[in-house]
Amino acid sequence: MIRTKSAYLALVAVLLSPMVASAVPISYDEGVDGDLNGASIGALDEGLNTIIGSQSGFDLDLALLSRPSDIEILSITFTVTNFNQPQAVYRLEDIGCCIFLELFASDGIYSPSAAAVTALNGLSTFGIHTFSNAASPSGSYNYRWDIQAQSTAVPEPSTLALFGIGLAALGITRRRRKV
Ligand SMILES: [Ca+2]
Repeated sequence: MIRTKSAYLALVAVLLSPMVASAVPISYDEGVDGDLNGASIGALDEGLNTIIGSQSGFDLDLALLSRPSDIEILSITFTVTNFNQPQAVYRLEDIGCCIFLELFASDGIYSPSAAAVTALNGLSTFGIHTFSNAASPSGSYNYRWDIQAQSTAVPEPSTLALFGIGLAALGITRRRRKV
């Protein structure tokens, strides 16, 4: 019986394996991976996607991200450290159209509204933008985006059907043994 059970569990593991996504969230560090200049830096994946950057003087940091249709953004935070300039801005945008904008002038953790997150979940590509909000910007700060996402992919019907057949077969086997 133990042998049958372990064999069944192994079968279940094989059947379930295609459902487990190999998540590779974005991990971008401007200091290592290059200046954020408006180019695409990749596709969101389930888990914690992070983008780290810094601002110095008149610096426009824009990163374009893509969102696969089966990836849903759960939350976004924007963390600022070592803030040392008059005022700055972070912005979420639909390429040319502002979805969310917040001014800040101190270290802190900032969170875009739930409505902004919902809006991003309707887009396949969007931009995250940080820049100074002064006529003559000076100074600097460091920042980090944390974008938590999950997969909404559902199991393939064929996989579910196989799983159901496996369960039915096990039930029949058990019933026969009892007789
Ligand atoms: Ca920068």
